[in-house]
Amino acid sequence: MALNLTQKIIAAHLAEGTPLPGQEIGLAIDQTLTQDATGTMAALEFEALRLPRISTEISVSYADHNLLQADFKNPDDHRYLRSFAARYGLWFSPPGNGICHQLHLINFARPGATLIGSDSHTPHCGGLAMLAMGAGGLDVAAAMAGYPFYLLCPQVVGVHLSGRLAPWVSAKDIILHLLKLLTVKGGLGRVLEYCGPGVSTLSVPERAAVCNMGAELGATGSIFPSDETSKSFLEAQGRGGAYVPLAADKGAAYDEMLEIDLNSLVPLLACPSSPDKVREAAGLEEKIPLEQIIVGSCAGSNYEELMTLALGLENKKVAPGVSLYINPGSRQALAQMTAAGGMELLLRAGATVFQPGCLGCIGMSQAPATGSNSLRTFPRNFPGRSGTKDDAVYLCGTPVALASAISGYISDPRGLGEPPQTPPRPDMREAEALIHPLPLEEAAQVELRRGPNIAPYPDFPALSEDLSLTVILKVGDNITTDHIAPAGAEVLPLRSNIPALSRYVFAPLDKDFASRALANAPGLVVGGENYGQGSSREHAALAPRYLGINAKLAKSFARIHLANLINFGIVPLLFADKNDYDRLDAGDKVVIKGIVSALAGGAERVEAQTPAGNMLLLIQAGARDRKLLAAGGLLNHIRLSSHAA
Ligand code: MIC
Ligand code: SF4
Repeated sequence: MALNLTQKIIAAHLAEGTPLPGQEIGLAIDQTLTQDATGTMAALEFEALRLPRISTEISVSYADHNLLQADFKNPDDHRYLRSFAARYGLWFSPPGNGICHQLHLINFARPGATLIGSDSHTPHCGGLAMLAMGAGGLDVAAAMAGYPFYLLCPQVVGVHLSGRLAPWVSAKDIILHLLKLLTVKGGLGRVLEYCGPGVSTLSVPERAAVCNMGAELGATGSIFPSDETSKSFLEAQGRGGAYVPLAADKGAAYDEMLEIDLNSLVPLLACPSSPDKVREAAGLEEKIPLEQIIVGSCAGSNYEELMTLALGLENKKVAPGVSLYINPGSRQALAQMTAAGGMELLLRAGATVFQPGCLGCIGMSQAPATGSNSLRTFPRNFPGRSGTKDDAVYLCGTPVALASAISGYISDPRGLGEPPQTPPRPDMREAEALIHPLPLEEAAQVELRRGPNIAPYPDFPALSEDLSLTVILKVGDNITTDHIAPAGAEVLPLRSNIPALSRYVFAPLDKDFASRALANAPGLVVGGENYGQGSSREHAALAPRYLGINAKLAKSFARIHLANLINFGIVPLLFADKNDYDRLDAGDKVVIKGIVSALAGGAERVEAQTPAGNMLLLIQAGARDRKLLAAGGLLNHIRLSSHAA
C-alpha cells in the first residue's frame, strides 16, 4: 500500500496499537529534547524512575529559557541540569548556546527519526523530515527511560505547495496564511505533511519555521520530505551521513488535502493577542506606531533572517523612538552573522543585540512599555505573555520587521526595492558549545547538584471512587497554558518548586484562584473549546493538581494539555451536550459517583449531579489513560506496574 511520509515513520516506530486515525498508538522514540523551564521537572521525574542511564539514541538538555540570573534559582537549576546530563548520559547545551529547536535542527535532527520534546515547538525539526512532537515533561522522562510515547494516531493532511514565494514574502507568511485559514484549533489531531513542487523552493530553515508554528494550529506535528536541499544542509553541518531521502510514496492518500500557491502569498502579520488574528501588512501603514521590534525566537532568528535584517538596514537607521532588539537563535547563527559582516551593520543602524535564547518570547526581559505596540518575529502573542499586562504584540516574518524598523510603523516590506542577497552560511560550527555525554563508568561517579529552590516532587493519591467537586473557576474558549501557569521572569524560576509555583495558577485571570482552590478542594475547572492550547508545560496540570483540582470539564481540550492532565491524574471530562456549559457556575457543587468503576469498566460517559440538575459528561480517555487516572497519574502507574512485575 502506498504510504504518506507520516504513515511511514509511524509504521517504522510502532510499538503498540493499530495506526488508524483516532486510535491510541505507542511509538518508539529515537531522540528527546528538554529545555530548562520544563526540563528540571522532567529530570526530577526521570530520577524518580531510578534508572542508571537514558535509553534513547540521543537526548539533549538545553538551557535557553531561564536566562536571567536575578538570584540563585536559575543558575542553580542550570547547574543541576548539567550534572543530571552528565550523570544519565545526555548532551548538555549551556545557557548562551541558543534555543533548543534551532540547535536541535543543526546538530541532531535526522530524517525518518522520531523526536519528542518538552516544548510545544519541537515540531520545528519536521523541517528535516522527522516526526517531531511536543509533549509534557513526564512523557519525555518516560521516553528517555525507553517507554513508548502514547498518542492518538493523527490524521494526515497533505499541504500541496506550488510556485515560489515572491520577493519579501517569507516562510512565516505560509504558516500565518494557514493560521488564518484553520485557526488555533484547526490542526487538532492532525499532522500537516507538506508536499508538491513548491517544497524544493524552500530552504531547511524555512521549512522548519513552517513546522514550528504548526504548534499554533494545535497540530500534533508538521513534516517536510527529505531531499537534495536537506542533504546539502546536513553536509554543511558536517552531518552528511545522517541524510536519507524520504518522501510519501507515489499515489499515497491523505485524510484531507490543502493547496497553497506560494506565488499568491503576501506579507502577513498576526494581531494582538492570538496567532490566528491574521491580516495583511499592506494597508496598515501609518496606522500602528511601534515602540519595540524584536527579531528572534525559535521561529525567526537563524542566520539568513539575521542577515536579511542586517543587509536591509545597511546605511539606514532604526526609526527614532523604536527599540530594535535582536535575539539570535544560536551562538552559531550569531557567529555566522558576525563573520558575514552583519553585526556591524546592525550596530551602526542602532539595533541592540542580545545573547542567543528565548528572552522576550517568554517574558524573560524585553517587556514592552505600557500602552505600546510591539512587533515580533515570534510564534505566539497570547495576552500578557510578554510580561506586560494588556500588551499589544504583533507577530510577523523578518521582512515586515525590517520595513517597520525603518519606518517606525507596521509596514509592507514590498516598498523596500530589491531584497538583499544573503551570502551563504559561513562555517561556524566551532562556535557551538555542546557538552558530550560521559561514558557510563565516569557518569556513575557524577554527583547530582540540586539547589535549595528544587522542592521534592509532590506525591498524589489514587483517584477516589466518588467525587464531590467544587467549581473553582469557569473560563471561556481558547484558554492557553499561559493563563493557567503563567511564564515570565518572576514565575519561571519556580518551575522546579511546585508549592511556590502553584500560588500563580490562573493568576492572570483570577488572583485568588490558588487560595480558593486549596480551601475548597477537591476542585473542578470548567472551560470552553480548545482548553489548554499553547505551550507543553506540564506545570499547567501539575500545579493545579497540587491545589486539589481533580477534574477539568471543557467543550474540547488541546492535545498536549490533555495528555498532561492524564499524566497527573486530573480527570478530563467533556460536556455531552455543549449547552450544559451555560448551566454551570463558579461555586457550584458537582458530584460524580463511581468514577473509578466507570474508568475500569470502559464507560464512555458518567452522570454528574449539579445544582442545575443532572448532566451527562464524556470521559476523554483511552484504555491506557484510564489506568493512569485511576492510579493518580503516570508515575504512580509506573510504580504500581513495576511492583506488580
Ligand atoms: C512557549 O513557547 O510557550 C514555551 C515557553 O517554550 C513552552 C514551554 C514552557 O512553558 O516552558 C512551550 O512552548 O512548550
Ligand atoms: Fe523559546 Fe519562544 Fe520558542 Fe518557546 S516559542 S521555545 S519561549 S523562543
